[in-house]
Amino acid sequence: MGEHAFSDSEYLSRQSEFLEQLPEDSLVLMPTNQVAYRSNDTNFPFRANSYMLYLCGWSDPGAVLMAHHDGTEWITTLFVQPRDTKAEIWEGRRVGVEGAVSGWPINQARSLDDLAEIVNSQLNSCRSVYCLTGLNSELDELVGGASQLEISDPTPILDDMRVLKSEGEIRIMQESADIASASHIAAMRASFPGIGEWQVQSVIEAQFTANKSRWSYPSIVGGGDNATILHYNSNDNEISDGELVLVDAGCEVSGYASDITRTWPVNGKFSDQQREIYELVLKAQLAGIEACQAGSVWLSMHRATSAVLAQGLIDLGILDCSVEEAIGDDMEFNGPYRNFFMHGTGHFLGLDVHDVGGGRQGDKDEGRILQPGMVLTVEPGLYFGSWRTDVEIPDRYAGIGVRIEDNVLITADGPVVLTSSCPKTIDEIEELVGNIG
Ligand SMILES: [Mn+2]
Repeated sequence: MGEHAFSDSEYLSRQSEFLEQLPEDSLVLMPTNQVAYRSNDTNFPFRANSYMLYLCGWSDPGAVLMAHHDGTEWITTLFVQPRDTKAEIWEGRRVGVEGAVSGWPINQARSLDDLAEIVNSQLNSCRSVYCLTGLNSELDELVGGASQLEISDPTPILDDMRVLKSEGEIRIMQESADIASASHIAAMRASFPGIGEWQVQSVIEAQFTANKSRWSYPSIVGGGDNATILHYNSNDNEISDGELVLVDAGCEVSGYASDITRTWPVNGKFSDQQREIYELVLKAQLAGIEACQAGSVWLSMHRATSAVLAQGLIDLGILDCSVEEAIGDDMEFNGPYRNFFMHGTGHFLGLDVHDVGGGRQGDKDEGRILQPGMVLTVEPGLYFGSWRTDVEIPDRYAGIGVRIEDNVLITADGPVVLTSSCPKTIDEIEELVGNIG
């Protein structure tokens, strides 16, 4: 059971902003996640659904938040696991129905044992249902049985709200960014030729745990060619003298993610080839951050990083064409530079590491207009996997993968880098790596 990340009034104002956009004859049903099994009777560590955390901060498994309008106002009801000493001896203490109603920003609480009876009676007196489906099979069956009702997805409304962070959310995200930043610094200091990827991972995640946090996604620690595999996370190879290591790791605080990538030479000295690629990615990343201006379209930052990377690939002799040809279509980015930069420039960040609110809705969309309060990542990269067979990899750069990722808050006065305490210039990195202080 978690502490409350926000004041009751912040949760209540989120609830009313959401509910006031719905017809009064509708029923809202927002379940959280269930416990997931890892092996036999061992569970994965539980993590609540982000919409549940957003609306009321309830962090225990299985709960359902319901809202209905009584003719005068919206009433929220939280269904929770009831107190049960025998179960609590094994699974941990429960807040229970009385604890939920007295301690959480909701109007009433009920036992999950009464879910079917109460939801069924509400379904009989409403005309439409806003339900988050796919998380709670009992709820899905109840709602599916009410075939006369129109079922709607509540997430577009909530996503529009979640994409704009409050001052309280930004404070928590800064804390999450600070912990992740300190973790990367610790991993740089601990690095040496021959270190295992798993050992770098353990330094990072020890910092998370020491700060009462945990990873927001499995840490990626790729040495040498492994840095060219975007979602590599087996982290089970040694990193040789002369190789770069790419670390993409972030933590969460009260559910809010940070997401940092840094790339450094394990021996503390960039080779000429590594330096050429690193400086190019860094130049692109700085251009991407500069493009994070309120009023710009989402795609601006990708256009900015793409222009720098394409020009750089030409200057280094890796591509032999114009910048326009290298990038390809201005919306689809299908030119040959994509062979070496094959992902997007960033994503929204929040309760989900790839947060809701989506950058672009398809190839023809320039994406949302950036607004103060949005938080996103800027993370261009270049990847020259020597193992690849789909494209010719220049010998000089074979085995190099570089990505640099920061977390950026949009403000009226320009971008604010929440992860600015994590070093990224070549001089700073060479000073830190292997420097156990
Ligand atoms: Mn990211």
